Amino acid sequence: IETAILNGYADWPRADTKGKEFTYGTAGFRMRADLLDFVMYTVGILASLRSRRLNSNTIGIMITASHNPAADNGVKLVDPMGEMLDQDWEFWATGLANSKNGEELRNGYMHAVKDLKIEQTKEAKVIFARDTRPSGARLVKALIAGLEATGTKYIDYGYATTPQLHYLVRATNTQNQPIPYGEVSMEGYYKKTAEAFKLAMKYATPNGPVTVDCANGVGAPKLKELMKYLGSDILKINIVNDQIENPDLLNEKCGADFVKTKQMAPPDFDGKRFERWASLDGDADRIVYYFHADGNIFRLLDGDRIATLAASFIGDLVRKSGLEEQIKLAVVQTAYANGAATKYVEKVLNLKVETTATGVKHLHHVAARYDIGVYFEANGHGTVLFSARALKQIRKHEPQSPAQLEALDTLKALTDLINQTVGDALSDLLLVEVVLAHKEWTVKEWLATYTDLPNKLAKVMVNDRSVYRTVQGTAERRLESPPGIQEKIDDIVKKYKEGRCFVRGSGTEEAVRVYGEAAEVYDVEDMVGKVTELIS
Ligand code: 16G
Ligand code: ZN
Repeated sequence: IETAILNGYADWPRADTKGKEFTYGTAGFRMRADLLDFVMYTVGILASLRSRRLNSNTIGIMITASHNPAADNGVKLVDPMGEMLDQDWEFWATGLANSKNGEELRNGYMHAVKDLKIEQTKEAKVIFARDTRPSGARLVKALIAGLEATGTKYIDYGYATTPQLHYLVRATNTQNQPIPYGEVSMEGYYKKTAEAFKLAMKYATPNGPVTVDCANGVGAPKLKELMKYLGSDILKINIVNDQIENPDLLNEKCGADFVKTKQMAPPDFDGKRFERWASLDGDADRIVYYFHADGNIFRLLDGDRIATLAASFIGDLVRKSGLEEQIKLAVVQTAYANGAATKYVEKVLNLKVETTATGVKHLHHVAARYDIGVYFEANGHGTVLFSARALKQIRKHEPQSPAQLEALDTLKALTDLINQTVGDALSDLLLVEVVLAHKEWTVKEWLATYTDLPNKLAKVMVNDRSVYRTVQGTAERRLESPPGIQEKIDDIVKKYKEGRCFVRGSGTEEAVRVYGEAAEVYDVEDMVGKVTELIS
């Protein structure tokens, strides 16, 4: 293997990154696609180590740059149960990817084998997939070179959404267990999702159509495929922005990230008042809803809204099933969640709220500690996790009345509908549709549950974001460095009614983000302006 790794380097040499190191961040490796070939080669090697370390369980590799422009690409590893790569292994990922030449790569590999006590004779197994970016085809070749150099067995699933790949990983590794996650195929994903949706809709009144903007990405063909299994009698879905054959259009003035950051609908939006629209991102792991209210006022229903909607509905189902004593629910957010959403969950829904650092892995981890953990980032990434204990309670519970039976049936269906591995825009879309149909709500009633506090997210470009460090255990809401700055922020913020403001270094770009909210719009502007000045 060592020799094969060294020899393979000739075909996939490290690109000149002008001294810049590769980092395995919250979203894996992500950068301009033309710099990624060598990184892909090392990711193949890393995946072999990970699989061998974990008793030949299958490891997933997803090639995508999500909502980034088409010229970028990226790659991330998926652990056996469909979770993100164990954080401790980011060290090895970064180490191998930053090898300066073939010898360094080989030595890095040998070092890992020794340190991690890898048995190289064990089988190594990998599955992978990619989004619609044209560079993906070339990057797959680099990846395969890494897999073949290490004698790794692999299956190429072609195009998939990120959550579909996560599904396939978990299905693969649980296929011989008492309760497999699902059939090991793309068809298995559609069947499981569609069947669960139909069951969840059994007692609901179908609602009007929903229009889905697929960001001209992989979500478009995959949603169309899913629709064949769903049929159109319970839910009518219109698709827009499905032009995957023109890569320049990917995420271009459309998609979940565009809608959330610009706070506006894509230019081709033609929804009538109160008609539901939703946008996916480029790899379909994020979703936001929106509509036009009276006077063509744009209204966004973001991740906070999906979390509150899901938590309220699932909380009701648990109560109506008679499982209130056995099953406890919590909602997990980041500091970017609107204060009004947090208050609504705590005061109206009477549920516990946990706040974590930004990034899916943090939220997922905390949500997994609860019987049922609802987690969403405001940007639309999230899911609902059912613990093994909760699933058992739900399965063995004997309903005492027709009403209990109805609630229990719907709750069971949701445990299959909602992707348990990672936030999944397609299953989240269906979840929202189920809840709205059951509640007989339009977007108007959904929006009316609470009123968002006026808020603003600003970005300050800096030379070194690493000096902005937050205090451990504060979910990034307080700075410990640069020294003295938090006190100054506190002095500014205390002057505003319901003022809240925090500063953190971005994990994805060379910038510092300033988020603020307050009771009045002009106060937010004033407050965020002053804090921004302080750090510029
Ligand atoms: C990454 C995260 C996303 C987070 C964003 C924050 C994953 C898969 N993705 O894209 O969850 O919201 O970073 O970006 O974890 P920031 O650190 O630049 O604010
Ligand atoms: Zn994404």
